[in-house]
Amino acid sequence: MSKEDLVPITSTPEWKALSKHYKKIQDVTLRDLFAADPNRGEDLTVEGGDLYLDYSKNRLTAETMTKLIALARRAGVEELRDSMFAGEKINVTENRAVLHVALRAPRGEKIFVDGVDVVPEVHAVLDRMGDFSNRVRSGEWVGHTGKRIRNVINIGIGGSDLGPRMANEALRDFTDRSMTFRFVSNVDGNDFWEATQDLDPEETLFIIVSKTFTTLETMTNAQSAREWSLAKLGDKSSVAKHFVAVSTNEAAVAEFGINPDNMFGFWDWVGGRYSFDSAVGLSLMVAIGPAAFSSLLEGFHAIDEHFRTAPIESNLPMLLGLIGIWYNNFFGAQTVAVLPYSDYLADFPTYLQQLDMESDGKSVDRQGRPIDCQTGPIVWGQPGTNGQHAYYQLIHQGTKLIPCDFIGFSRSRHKVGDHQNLLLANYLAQTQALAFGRSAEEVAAEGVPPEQVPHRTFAGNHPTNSILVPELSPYTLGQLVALYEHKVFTQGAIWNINSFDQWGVELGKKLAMEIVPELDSAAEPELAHDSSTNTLLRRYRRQRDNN
Ligand code: G6Q
Repeated sequence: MSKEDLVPITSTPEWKALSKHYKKIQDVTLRDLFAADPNRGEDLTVEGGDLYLDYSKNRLTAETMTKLIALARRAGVEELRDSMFAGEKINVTENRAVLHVALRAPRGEKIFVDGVDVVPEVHAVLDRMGDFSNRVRSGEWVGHTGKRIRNVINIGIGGSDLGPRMANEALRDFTDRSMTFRFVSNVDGNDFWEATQDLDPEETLFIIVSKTFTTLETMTNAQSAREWSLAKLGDKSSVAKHFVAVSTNEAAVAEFGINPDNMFGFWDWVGGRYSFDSAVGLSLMVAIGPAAFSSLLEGFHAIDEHFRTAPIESNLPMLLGLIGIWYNNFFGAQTVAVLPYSDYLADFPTYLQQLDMESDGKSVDRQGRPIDCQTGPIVWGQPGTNGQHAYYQLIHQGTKLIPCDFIGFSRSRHKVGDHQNLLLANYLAQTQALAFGRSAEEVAAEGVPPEQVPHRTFAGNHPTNSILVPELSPYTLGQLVALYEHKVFTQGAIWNINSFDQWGVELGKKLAMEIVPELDSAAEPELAHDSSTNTLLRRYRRQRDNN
């Protein structure tokens, strides 16, 4: 580590220049900025792959961008990016490489970890997944009693659930509609019950996805799945036809009773939340087929290449990350809303929530020192236009600053009446209204009674990014996910945090296990928790047993 690295980013001249610049910008309005520069809406745009970002409706100028770019250079974002692509162990707390980009490297490309080219291993697993998916989809792979597999249930949680779940919904129109795909994650037994209650075990395949194969929720659901399946199929040998595993832990998979021949591996250099383009996406590959899955990987790769090679000035993920830094660290915004104008992307904000908040929700830097500025934002959202009839009110007229990413698609999957134009009219109108508002004079000029004018006035000046994509497909979904992966990377690099560990999750995995025996024990247990936990625990035991 050079001495340079040890300087907190907030002490650098680049950061201080931005703090000073913020004082100049904080009261400038988007109305002023657009009035001063008629080309703003054309100039403040950037393209990467099929993604077009218009960032003109942000409270910034060309000077702001120059200063943010200088900050990125000072923080060594490009160097860290290059280290990631070179397979260096940039996940310092777990001493691991971070190579989700290798999962979508084309055959023949070379990426080394500890001197071993990992690309052939990646493609070997993809080939096995392709073969398996084709057999299930074609009906060649049958269940224990010879019936065709009609239902696939993915059992996993967190990184082993959110990606395939989101993508299955996003690409529903590309899935084999003769099959049913479901996702069970919660240890709440109702999740498993609802997913299986109308299905026939003879036609149901479970894909148990767990990097560690020790996660409480997944192991509990997998056990229940085994019992549910065997209750009908009887014979233990049926497990081979109805259960496959995706994991890095072959011993635990074998102990569960799944033949390692039916296991698809991945590697410790793939973080859970960066994994759905690995074997973790097996259920998705069964749903959309190997060719569409390849197209998804090509989309990821297109943005990887853009991120790897474009200068910061035209690097879409880096610019999106820097704009986020501007609001997070200088305007003091706590949150970011991601608003996809596509119903297929209903789960996209939830997916991003994990990607961003688990990656950059940290308060010490890579050297373990407390960070003296704000780090990862609170990410949330829902598809437009639904949100417009609910929480957008607060974004328009509330007191909080909520920068938003609006994601729109120029072509709809299905032509239904005039819906697409109405959808996109809303996508466009909302960013316009947020940016420019409606002044008291404009409201009054419409003949609104004076006492109502303040209520109907919109201050505007609410910042938005508009991301416009030709259409939603496996290829563009891969691009969108890679965009946000690298955005999160950029921000983590600027804050000098390790975006690739998740000790908060690890803690949760341990804590509940200490309480389980106290809930299971027949006799009233001796409790040594705090008084709140002790009282709640006793009340729970009483209520549970009282029916
Ligand atoms: C993701 C996290 C976490 C993880 C789950 C499931 O980056 O590490 O969400 O994916 O806890 O872990 P397993 O795959 O090991 O069951």
